[in-house]
Amino acid sequence: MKIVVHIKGEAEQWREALADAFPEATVLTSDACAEERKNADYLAVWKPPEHLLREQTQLKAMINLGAGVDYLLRTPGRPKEVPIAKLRDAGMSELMADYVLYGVLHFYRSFDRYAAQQANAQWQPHPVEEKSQWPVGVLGLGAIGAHVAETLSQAGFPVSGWSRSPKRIEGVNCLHGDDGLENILSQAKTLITLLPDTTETRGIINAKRLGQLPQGASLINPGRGTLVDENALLKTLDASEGLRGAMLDVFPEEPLPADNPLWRHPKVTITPHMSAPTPLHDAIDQVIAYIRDFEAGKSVTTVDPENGY
Ligand code: OXD
Repeated sequence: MKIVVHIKGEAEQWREALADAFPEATVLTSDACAEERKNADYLAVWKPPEHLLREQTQLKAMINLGAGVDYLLRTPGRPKEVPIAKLRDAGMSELMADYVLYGVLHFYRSFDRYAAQQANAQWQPHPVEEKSQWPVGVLGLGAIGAHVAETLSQAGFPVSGWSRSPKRIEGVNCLHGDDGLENILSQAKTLITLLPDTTETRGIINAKRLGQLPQGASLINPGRGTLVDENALLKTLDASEGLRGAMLDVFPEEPLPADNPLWRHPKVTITPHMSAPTPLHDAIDQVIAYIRDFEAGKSVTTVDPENGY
């Protein structure tokens, strides 16, 4: 069996862990020469280069070393018939829940206002509303979104969640369909976008939907940059009755170019796609389990390229 690993900055750690788990296998990083890399049985990859996919002839499966498969699905040269398994949670949901809870509290407890006040040496406490008066909307209830929604609900916020198909999550008002989305948008004081990047979700947070949010609402996007129409967001942030602020971790182009106006917008907090880095140990265990299951001919939950997740 041959496994080739591609993940920037971590490939050697992955190679060692997979070589320990499969002593009979040849495990290489994508830095190996082309002759050695070809004829792999499995690719374990995050943002692989096109040539790595094109040069394979006998792949049994690819394992995406992240939760979002958008990048892999749109890489030219992807062999369409090869199944893709992806990391499902693998410790990311806890990290994501921390990030989002921090973001919600940032607005709920007025840390955004205090940062602006500090710049002017202004001492001005703001009243704290009841949490019950701070509805939060979570768009996307996959493994990560569901955990985020539960965490916010346990923290005392009224949480509504939205997904493509109906879901049930303890303590979360789960909605779906166009009506469900409108309902969430009309109430959310903080909206969190955790949808995958698909043809249906691209630009879902557009001018119309931003306009449906209550005046002074806030947006947290740790999902995918393509979910939010950036020009519409900038306009809503600049409008006197528009959004109060946005916390953004993902962008259509990453790294976010230095001349992008979001960097310098006073109502925007930017983080560099760090909300939920894959914890190595959990992820390695999951990839080992996938390869064992594929090898044993067991049924494996794979990605549906049509749905994009
Ligand atoms: C992921 C990511 O999809 O980190 O896992 O963006």
